[in-house]
Amino acid sequence: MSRQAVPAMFEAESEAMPPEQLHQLQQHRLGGLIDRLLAADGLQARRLADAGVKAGADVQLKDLAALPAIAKQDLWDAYPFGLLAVPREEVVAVHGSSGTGGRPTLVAYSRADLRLWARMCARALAAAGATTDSIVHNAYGYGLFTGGLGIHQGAIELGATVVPVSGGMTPRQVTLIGDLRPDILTCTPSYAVRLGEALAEAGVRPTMTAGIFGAEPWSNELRARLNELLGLQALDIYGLSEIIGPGVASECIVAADGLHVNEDHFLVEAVDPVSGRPVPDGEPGELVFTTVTKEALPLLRYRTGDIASLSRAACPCGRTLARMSKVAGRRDDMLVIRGVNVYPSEVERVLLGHTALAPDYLLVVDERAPQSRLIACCEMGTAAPVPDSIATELASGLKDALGLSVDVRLLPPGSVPRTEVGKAVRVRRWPGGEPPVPGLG
Ligand code: DLL
Repeated sequence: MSRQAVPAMFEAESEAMPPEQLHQLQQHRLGGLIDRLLAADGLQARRLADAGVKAGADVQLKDLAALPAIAKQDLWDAYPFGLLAVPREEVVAVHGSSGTGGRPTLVAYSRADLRLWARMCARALAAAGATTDSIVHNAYGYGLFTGGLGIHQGAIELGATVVPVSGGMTPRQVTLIGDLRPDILTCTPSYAVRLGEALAEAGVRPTMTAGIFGAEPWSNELRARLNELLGLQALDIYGLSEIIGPGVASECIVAADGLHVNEDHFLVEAVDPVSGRPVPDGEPGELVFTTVTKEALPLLRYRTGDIASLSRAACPCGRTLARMSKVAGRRDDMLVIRGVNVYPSEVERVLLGHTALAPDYLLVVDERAPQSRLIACCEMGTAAPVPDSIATELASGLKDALGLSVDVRLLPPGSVPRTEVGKAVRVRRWPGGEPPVPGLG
């Protein structure tokens, strides 16, 4: 199939809006949100009243950072429907995430919210080069998780053909890819690795030109691996149930360098995770989103816990929307090993930079002694023999890059557990007893 160099945007009038016009639109919509929250008279209205805000007209966009924030704990406290800004009967769907510790976060959508979500996902698909001709192999899980149904509705909104295969049952996915020849693959990056391995084992040549991978942190080194393994351009998509699901921000195939935030609907800030004060563009901070157009569960300044930086540099694709960097990780996923703070994705960068290794790995926090240590379980690739010296090389690479001593173990192909359904588990704790990976000893 022939492709334009710069694929058409789904909503060019919004995605490439002149910055001044975007600013005015955001100001107008923020005022409207404040009025709706005040009218709903719930937790967020009380916090606004405490901050002295009586009407949307009182609030300037430039003062956003001074407005009260909301956090996951507030959603849990209000579970299941305590934060609704519309009557319960206007809710047409709920979604959520299982979250860490099995505590569900439940979110609600009105009919208009579902339409908005479909449009945001259609933007992401179009940014990856999808058109009405496209076949989208959607291997995000369907159900309460927003990945499957979000992308599904986006593909339909765009007018592409969606294959709602969901996660798991990999042999069936391989057959469908061989038979239907999709040009777009959507799934988690860890499942994309699994699929790539399975396609290679089955001798099925992948047909995809772009992959839209998200829902978990992944590095540019994994991007390079996926590009090669699947013969496509791997792109990042970010989102969270609380804000809408996938489609909050996504990369374009033109630059594949940072995710365009749909800031005509989701205002974005990056703040210091401890002080809550804004950090300058280019510096990592905690992402904070404000949903200015959502109806059922509008959130003012939602603290995501996700760490990334923002950039307002021009993009060759023509979108004027701000870009966020890849997410380093969640604030609470940061490992502290002997006083060194490290995100699993930073370790991934070093490990997967070594092309002799397979793109599968697991980090084990060995907590059997009072001073915990990090064991990186890597798999040898199948292409060429892997010299034992690689373990020493990687350990010194990790020491240089992160200042952390890591015990690197090279394991035979297939030793690290694969993720078939749901988000990848990249870190396992080992408090004692059997090791999380056989043979660690
Ligand atoms: O993971 C929504 C989604 C589905 C995004 C499919 C992209 C693709 P939740 O289950 O609520 O929603 O989890 C949200 O996942 O706060 C981040 O910590 C993490 N996350 C999502 N996308 C990315 C990404 C979906 N591209 C949480 N990179 C968020 C890193 C991501 N982390």
